[in-house]
Amino acid sequence: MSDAAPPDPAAAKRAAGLAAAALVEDGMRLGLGTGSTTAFAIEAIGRRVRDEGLDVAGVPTSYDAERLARAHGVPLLALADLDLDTLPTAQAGLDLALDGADEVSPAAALIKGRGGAHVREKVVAALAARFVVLVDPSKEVERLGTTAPVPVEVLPFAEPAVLRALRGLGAEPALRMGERKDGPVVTDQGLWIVDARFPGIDDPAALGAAIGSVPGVLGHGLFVGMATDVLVGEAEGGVRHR
Ligand code: ABF
Repeated sequence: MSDAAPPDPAAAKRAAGLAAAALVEDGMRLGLGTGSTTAFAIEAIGRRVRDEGLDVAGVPTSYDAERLARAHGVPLLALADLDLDTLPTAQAGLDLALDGADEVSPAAALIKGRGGAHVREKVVAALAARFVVLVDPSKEVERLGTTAPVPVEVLPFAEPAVLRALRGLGAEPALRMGERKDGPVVTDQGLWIVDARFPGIDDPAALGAAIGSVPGVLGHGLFVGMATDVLVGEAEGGVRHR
């Protein structure tokens, strides 16, 4: 039996976060993701703002990301500050969005939303010229659905109908409950989350389109064809760039 210590996910997440922060350039408009890996990036960007006078601002994808950015001195932007109505539709509103993921496939399709922020995360990622995903190696899977359910944000009124539709798509769906199990988790939008566990997902784009068309669904955590880069942090401090 080996007595080597198990890989440290925090060290791997930190390595990915620091590598992401190093991609940020002066003047960039950023998307600031949610979760513990991106938190390392936000903290490091804050250090660069303080130490190098880096001039950036970011749109937070959740109240958590907003609070973290404030705490580390990263200036904030709202979507309304991007002047999207004056930009050509082909021009990105953000230079670089940074965010974590729950699973990454070999083709860089993602499951996101364990933190419940996937709807805002998708809005922000879709506005970015470059969407960089930060993970530790435990998030890499051969097939989506292997370890994580697909989070689906639903209108509370529609929850029973959405559960039934998700069963029809082959899922075992469950309403996400709060830690004390005394009520559902409520998102930043005031809605609920259903976690839909699939026995492996062969066509994430088709499944995403099917889930997205169920009435009462605000959005889901399948991100297909969106990630431009994946940074996989390693416990020893290295980073693989996919
Ligand atoms: C957000 O936070 C997600 O969409 C994903 O669910 C989660 C990843 O968290 P962590 O980086 O803490 O593993 O990025």
